[in-house]
Amino acid sequence: MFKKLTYILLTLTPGSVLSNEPKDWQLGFQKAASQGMEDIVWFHDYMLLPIITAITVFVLFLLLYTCVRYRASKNKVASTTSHNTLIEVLWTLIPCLILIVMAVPSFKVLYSQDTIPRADVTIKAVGYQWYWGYEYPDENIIFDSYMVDEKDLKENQPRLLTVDNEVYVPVNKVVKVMITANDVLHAWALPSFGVKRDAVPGRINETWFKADRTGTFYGQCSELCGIKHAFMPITVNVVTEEEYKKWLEKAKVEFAKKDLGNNIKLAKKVKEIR
Ligand SMILES: [Cu+2]
Repeated sequence: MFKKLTYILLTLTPGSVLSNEPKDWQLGFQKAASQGMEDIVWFHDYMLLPIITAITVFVLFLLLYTCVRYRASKNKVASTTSHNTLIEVLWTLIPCLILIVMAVPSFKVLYSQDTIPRADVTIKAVGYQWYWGYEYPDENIIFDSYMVDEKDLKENQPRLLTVDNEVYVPVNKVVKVMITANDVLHAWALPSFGVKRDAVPGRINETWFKADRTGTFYGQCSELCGIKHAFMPITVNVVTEEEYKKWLEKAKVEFAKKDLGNNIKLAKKVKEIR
């Protein structure tokens, strides 16, 4: 019980969940690991939450006040008033103003996600039923990433979130993610980076993030894509530049894309034919 209470108290405080994965009894967001997510958390904590709270409290007050003030025993003859121009103007204008006030920071966050800065690392994520495939187009790396079964988990590996081949990215670098799918709709989502994009067969969606701390971050497919939708997690390791280079060296051997040579030959042939 005490544990549950601590979790609830912890999660009620914004940004206090110091983890890169979902926790039991979590209510709030995971701790942000990119400026994009910081902006989203700010928008939620200091804009949406106060407005929602104020409106809810105000409506509750109106309801209670009306119930007490106009109860049948104290108000035997009901009023026949049906219109009040001032109030009607106010209840149209005030919600409009609230929406406008909310729209300004909301658009700012949206556009910052939409404009992709010059990328240091580019990754292509392909959704399959039911796993993710990754490519590092500039590095000639390609691999699949399957969820690790519960019985095969090692210590400290979270259930339903651990994968066999993890994505590696360097810290404090702009990572562009190109997202597509090979069969049905999927969505590549990583809460700590504030990233979520649909993976659509036949087209490429783009998003980006710049992780500001190292660690292992977890996400999940976020578009209902079939029976094993819940079993295609996303694991991203944010590492230092040196560690990333080391991983690249290893991955270039282990996950080398075999058909690159063929592609080049094919391109040459096409040129020759022309
Ligand atoms: Cu999926």
